[in-house]
Amino acid sequence: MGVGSSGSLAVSGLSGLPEEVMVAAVDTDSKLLAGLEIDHFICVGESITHGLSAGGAVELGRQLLEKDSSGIRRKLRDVDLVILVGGLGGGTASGALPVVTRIAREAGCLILAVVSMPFDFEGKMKKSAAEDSLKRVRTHADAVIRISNERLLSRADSDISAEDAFSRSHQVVRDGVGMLCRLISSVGVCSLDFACIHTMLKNCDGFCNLALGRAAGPTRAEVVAESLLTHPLLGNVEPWARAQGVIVGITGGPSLTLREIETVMKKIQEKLPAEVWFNFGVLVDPDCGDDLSAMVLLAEQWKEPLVDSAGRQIAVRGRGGQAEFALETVGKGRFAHVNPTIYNNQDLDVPTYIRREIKLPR
Ligand SMILES: Nc1nc2c(ncn2[C@@H]2O[C@H](COP(=O)(O)OP(=O)(O)O)[C@@H](O)[C@H]2O)c(=O)[nH]1
Ligand SMILES: [Mg+2]
Repeated sequence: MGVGSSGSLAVSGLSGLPEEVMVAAVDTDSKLLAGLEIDHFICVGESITHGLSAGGAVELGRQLLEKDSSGIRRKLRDVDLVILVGGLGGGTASGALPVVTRIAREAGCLILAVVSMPFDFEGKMKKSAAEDSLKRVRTHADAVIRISNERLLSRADSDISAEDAFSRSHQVVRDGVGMLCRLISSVGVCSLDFACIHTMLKNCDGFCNLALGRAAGPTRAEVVAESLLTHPLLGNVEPWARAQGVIVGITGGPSLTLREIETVMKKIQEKLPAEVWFNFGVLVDPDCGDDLSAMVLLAEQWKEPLVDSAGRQIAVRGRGGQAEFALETVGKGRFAHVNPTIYNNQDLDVPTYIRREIKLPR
């Protein structure tokens, strides 16, 4: 489900998906939706903004969706896994995506959100709106894949056109989401089933990294492995060495050999710690021709303790220290306009331990 203009455009380019995958778009811009090649689309807030979009206003995007959510609720009924796609930084997706994520949670779906973060040149305001929205999305999503537009193009030529830059970001979303859908839904040589994705999304502790590779020709397996290991979205840090959960998906035509699968797997596994949770799927698809494609989902945090074959818990690096709580409500929420409860000159809305200056043990 694409949300907002960028999200809707990204999912409208998805093709060759199995029958059980529904592709839907949600936006406030009726003209944009009408131009998409998509069977399911929902224009929200039409009675208020007449289909003219949210004009970059995040709060408007949020409110339009809050007031007009029945179409989305209907679409999400009986859905097992929803992949929500949006470009954060504008008005509709930044405002509406957190609400759609919450609705998906209420509908009982497993939720993966794939969001793009704005380029630096788009300015600080868009960036902070995107960060704020991301926090809210995280509150309800099982996992979030962040596509940093800036990082994605960090190695691109400096004279890349704006159109190419945006379309590259859409292509990553399409390749990643498309491949994931095909790997889960098709009966592959070695399937990647729903239970496996469920484990990954439930345990990855909020964020997942995505890397993709595609190549043709005699050395395609080596080239694909190299593209995965050096993918710009995985940045300069060494997420491979810190990985605690990894899923690898490989797709190729009938010419795909066991040796090629082995080459990709081996090169990845050389980079991973021994005790990582690891799963993979292979899909042979005649439409791939000579192309070999691979996708990696990598989690650096794992919620459940990893256990070795004897049932002993494995010490997990980097688990100590502070974590960030993605709490949605900031301020007093619905009580913002309620008078304080004053009794004996004391504001009883202030927690007792603060009023009485009681020091809590650390
Ligand atoms: N990949 C891609 N990203 C876009 C495109 N247009 C906008 N974006 C990104 O998505 C963010 C939100 O833009 P948009 O989807 O138009 O806003 P919305 O419709 O109000 O949610 C922008 O800040 C950009 O970073 C596009 O054509 N392709
Ligand atoms: Mg828009």
